[in-house]
Amino acid sequence: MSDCIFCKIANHEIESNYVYEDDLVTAFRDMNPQAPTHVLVVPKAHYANIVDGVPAQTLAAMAHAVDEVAKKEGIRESGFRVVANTGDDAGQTVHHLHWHVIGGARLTDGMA
Ligand code: DGP
Repeated sequence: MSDCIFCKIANHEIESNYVYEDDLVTAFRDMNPQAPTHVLVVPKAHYANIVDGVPAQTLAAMAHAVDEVAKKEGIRESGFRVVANTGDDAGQTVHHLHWHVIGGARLTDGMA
């Protein structure tokens, strides 16, 4: 989508602080981090959210990206949270599917 900020970041039309990338997925640091690690995993193709007909291959690539981010950030063993805010009641503000990967500290309720 031409006016979608995460489409632009995921496809390098706007550069960001990238942590991981493959053919289907990009991961970059959230501009408003809630913890020492706060990375957003997004598909390069545009889907509004997790119930927008996302192909299984893309979901698998996102799960793989989460693992890669956790390894790179050194939080794979200590634990982390993955959050997919979906729709208005969840407070989704960017309507391009993204998973928050949050960790690096003891997490409290309500993050992301
Ligand atoms: P939410 O839609 O509420 O699940 O969260 C969207 C997140 O995206 C929020 O934590 C802030 C982050 N964000 C929004 N715009 C940008 C941006 O342009 N760059 C980066 N790095 N993060 C962004």
